[in-house]
Amino acid sequence: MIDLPLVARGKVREIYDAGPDRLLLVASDRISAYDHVLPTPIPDKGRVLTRLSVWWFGQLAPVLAEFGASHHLVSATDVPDPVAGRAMLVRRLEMLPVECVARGYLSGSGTKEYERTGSIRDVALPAGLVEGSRLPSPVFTPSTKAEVGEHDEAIDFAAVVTAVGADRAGELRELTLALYRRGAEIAADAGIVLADTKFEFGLAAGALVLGDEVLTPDSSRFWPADTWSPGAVQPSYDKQFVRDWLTSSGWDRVSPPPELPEDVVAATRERYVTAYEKLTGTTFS
Ligand code: Q0Q
Repeated sequence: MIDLPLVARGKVREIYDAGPDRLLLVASDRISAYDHVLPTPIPDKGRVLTRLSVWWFGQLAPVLAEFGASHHLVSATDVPDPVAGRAMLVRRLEMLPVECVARGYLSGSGTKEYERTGSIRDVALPAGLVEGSRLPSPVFTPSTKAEVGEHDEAIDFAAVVTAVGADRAGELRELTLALYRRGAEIAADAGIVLADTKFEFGLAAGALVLGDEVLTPDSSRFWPADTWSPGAVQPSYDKQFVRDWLTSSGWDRVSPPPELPEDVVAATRERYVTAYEKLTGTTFS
């Protein structure tokens, strides 16, 4: 398919070696749910999410510039034909070993830790919050990539300092929160709650560079704003039809997941296209 050396394979993405200072980040049509990659692809998912990252890089460039930072995108068109539209040619970075998570809302692993300790690691939160609660202000809750197993592990800010130094740690927190705020503002105008997101940064010539995919439904929690109601797991903007069907199918969430019916595939594709069109104000076609 691609005549380049494979560098890394994620659940739904691959990275290829595209030369001394270049990598090719390829998004597949695969979809993951309940920590399993499903056997049925969602047509155009890779293209929609790539187009979304490319659009966000443009929207966030001014925020990055304020911090003397930049992003890694070189081209989304200068890519091999077999992956046209769902690949990004990017600058090769020295990736920092920190998953930079910003949360505007309490959800998922954050809720579990909050219920146990009243905080997320060293980030204290007010009492009385529930699943889906909006936080008084967005918080930086970094994690490290889990070596084995599925979930990243939340770490303290002190661990970020140990990993990258105090100045860089402070820069990562402030930049992560500034990027999240801008993204959440744009998403809110599109009727989408950006509950949380994960950024990955690297270094090039000593300066911070935003890498990876950006503010996609795979790197973030997108909720429909009109159904937001704290106190329960919020419906996912893009994955709810898949989750509901898998639950109704009787799948045990351990054995290999079943194929999705075509109506669920079509409805899920439509959610990705709609999210793109509402966020960017342009048609996907
Ligand atoms: C890099 N990843 C993520 C990943 C598996 C993506 C390495 N510009 C870069 C990037 C990026 N983006 C990376 N390394 C150097 N320079 C990103 C975690 C892993 C599939 C897709 N891994």
